[in-house]
Amino acid sequence: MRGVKAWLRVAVGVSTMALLGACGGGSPTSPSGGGGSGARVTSTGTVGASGATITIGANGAVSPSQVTIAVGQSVTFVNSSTSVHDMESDPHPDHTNCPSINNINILSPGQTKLTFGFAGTGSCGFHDHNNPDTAALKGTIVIQ
Ligand SMILES: [Cu+2]
Repeated sequence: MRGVKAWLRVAVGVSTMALLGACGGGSPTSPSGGGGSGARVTSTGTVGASGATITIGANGAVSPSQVTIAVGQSVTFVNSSTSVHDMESDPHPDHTNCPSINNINILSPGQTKLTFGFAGTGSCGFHDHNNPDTAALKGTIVIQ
């Protein structure tokens, strides 16, 4: 009788460990580091040196629509149009891929703002949140 009880304890212990092991093994390598959970390119959290300038022209289009900068740098956005724009990271409406871009936010006519620095390499799309389907107000920041 004592022998059976001991065997049961061992069996229960083994199966519990197997369950825990299966659960723990399921979590993939998750991004560590605060603030940038889920971001493709995390933000340095501060404005860096400007590596490129993107201008919204009087024609209502960004120019150039693609720029390349180095890791740690920012991008300058200039609004030379007569409309207010709200420049944000893709994807719309979550703006989670590259939070550095969200530092631009509302850009009034005549205003100049910088993104936060980009902490890693990658490709970051942006758009005008008020005109999310306007291709002329979309672009890409490449960090290499
Ligand atoms: Cu948006």
